[in-house]
Amino acid sequence: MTDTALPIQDYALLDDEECNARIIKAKEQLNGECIILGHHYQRNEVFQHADFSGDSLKLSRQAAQSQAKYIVFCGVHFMAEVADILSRPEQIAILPDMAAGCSMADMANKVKVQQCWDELATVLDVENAVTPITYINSAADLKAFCGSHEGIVCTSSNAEKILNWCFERREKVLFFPDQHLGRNTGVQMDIPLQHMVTWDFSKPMGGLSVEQIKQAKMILWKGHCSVHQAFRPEHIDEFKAKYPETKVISHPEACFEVCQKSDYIGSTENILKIVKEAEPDTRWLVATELNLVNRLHEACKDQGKNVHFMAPTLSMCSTMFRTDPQHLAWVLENLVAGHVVNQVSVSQEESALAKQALDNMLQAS
Ligand code: CIZ
Ligand code: SF4
Repeated sequence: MTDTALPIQDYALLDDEECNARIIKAKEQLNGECIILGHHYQRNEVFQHADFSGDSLKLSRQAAQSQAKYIVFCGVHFMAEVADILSRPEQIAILPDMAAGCSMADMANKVKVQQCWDELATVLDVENAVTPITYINSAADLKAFCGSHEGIVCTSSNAEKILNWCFERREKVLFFPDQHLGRNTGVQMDIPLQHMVTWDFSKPMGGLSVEQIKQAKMILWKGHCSVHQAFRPEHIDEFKAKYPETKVISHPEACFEVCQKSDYIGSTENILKIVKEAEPDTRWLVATELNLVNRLHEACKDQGKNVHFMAPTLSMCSTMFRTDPQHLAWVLENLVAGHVVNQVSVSQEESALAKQALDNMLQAS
């Protein structure tokens, strides 16, 4: 045990190979006290060290079931928060780089959502007419907001089931922060586009008329993912002009026009499953994060499958990319030295409310 935590500055200039060796050694020394979770969007240099890989929900469930004292989440901040909320009180969630946020999650915040709720209350009996539903890509205080209004969380794997749960209870939903997941799922459920309105949080009353709000079934927060908005319908047209046999699969965070032109729409887990289980010698155009697509291509190429990234310019999620081998080595060696650095901890009160919304989801899906 060292007296003080080892500083990150000592790691910044280490090369990846050295970090790699130090990560492996630290894991051995921690001897099962720590599990490393790797989200599908992590780069290979980090992903290779994960004990479990998956989407945010699968990983948090894994964390809660494990006996490990330390949960090192190689992903982004909201994921480590969910791990903290769903794990036992004595378990500690760690995010290797605290700057690993999610630009989509940042598009909604508690003050703006509360303002929206209050404005809706001027035209609707909001507590009886509207269920708030937050995509898991959101801060813990927004999950707590949902928990305190009999609302719920959803992921891209279960959005349809969760929306059905909502509509069994109340006539409308307020869906945040991702308009695209909301709209694409609503369309799959045959909800007409005119019954889905977009709440522009920079305008009074979301930029909507009283009539539009009264008629809406889904009120969609005007947020998006900067990575998934790079995919455009013309990318599909151009690719298919060259390779007409291509199957297209898109994440529901991609825009409506892209999802409409796709053969399949799926969460990260579903994209992996569909492409891996597809016939050999098939060609796939995939609209989701680059690291996942590259790994999927490597995993499937022996079956003669070709898996391509949809956008012409290669872009990865820059915040997922923040977790590098240097930060991973730093947090692990600190644990070996008896120091917890970068713990993500949600306050008890917020955690209890957020857990209600997460539990609603777990029961409903
Ligand atoms: O929930 C997740 O892990 C995310 C961000 C996407 C997905 O589709 O799995
Ligand atoms: Fe957030 Fe988009 Fe990155 Fe996912 S890909 S973590 S939604 S910014």
